[in-house]
Amino acid sequence: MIVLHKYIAAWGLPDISPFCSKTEIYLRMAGWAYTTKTGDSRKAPKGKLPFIEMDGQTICDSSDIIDALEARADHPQGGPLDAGLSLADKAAGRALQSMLEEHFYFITAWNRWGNDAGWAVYQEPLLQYVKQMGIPAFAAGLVTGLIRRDVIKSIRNQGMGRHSEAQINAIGVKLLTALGDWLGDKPYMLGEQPRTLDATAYAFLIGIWDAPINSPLKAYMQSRPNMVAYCERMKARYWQTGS
Ligand SMILES: N[C@@H](CCC(=O)N[C@@H](CS)C(=O)NCC(=O)O)C(=O)O
Repeated sequence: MIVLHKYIAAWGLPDISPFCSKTEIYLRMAGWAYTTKTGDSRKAPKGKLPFIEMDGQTICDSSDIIDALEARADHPQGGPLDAGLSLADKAAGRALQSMLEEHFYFITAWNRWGNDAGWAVYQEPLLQYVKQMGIPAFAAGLVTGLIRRDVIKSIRNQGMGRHSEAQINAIGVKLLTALGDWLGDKPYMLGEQPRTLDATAYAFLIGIWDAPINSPLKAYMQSRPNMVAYCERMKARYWQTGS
């Protein structure tokens, strides 16, 4: 049995972290049996969540987890989700994944941690999480405030946080435009079948669409029926609320 160490679910999302959502959605897409545990990122082997435990082994990083599971001979679907993809589709999938995880991530992070209205919403599940990690209720506000300060600093260090908020969102809309145009009228990101890229794409899109944070990113998604339909399609197949 696989144990997925993650943060916590909120607003109907698998997790407040897109990387934890990605991993859990992948586990469902591929049909792996798993349980979840609220993980302590301070004690995680790489200081980040998610990680999994499987057969006495610990694997960190959502992509390494997916790669390890995809390579297993006992894959529940008999073979990897990406089997049979052309080299061009594999390359496009890799590029889109990187765009979302290494670029778009910092835009979504800004909308949650940097923007005051976003923070007012995001702090709620974070308070719950830090309390579950043993922080006394009276100190939880202070602790989440300190984490916020560190995350904002890391977004500045990465570079995204040097832009104005309007510029950050304008970059975000450009990336969403690219993703929406790539999706077009296909049911899934790489065609008729869901592939590993869909775990990433869905995790990042529902982080915008289902989180109760109003932003230019959400407004843009509202204007793209194909992206909204994609989220509904993935949710109906893999993430019925409460399941
Ligand atoms: N490349 C990693 C990224 C994971 C990641 O950035 N997790 C964040 C939450 S979204 C985290 O745990 N941060 C805790 C920290 O940096 O202290 C993956 O794909 O799993």
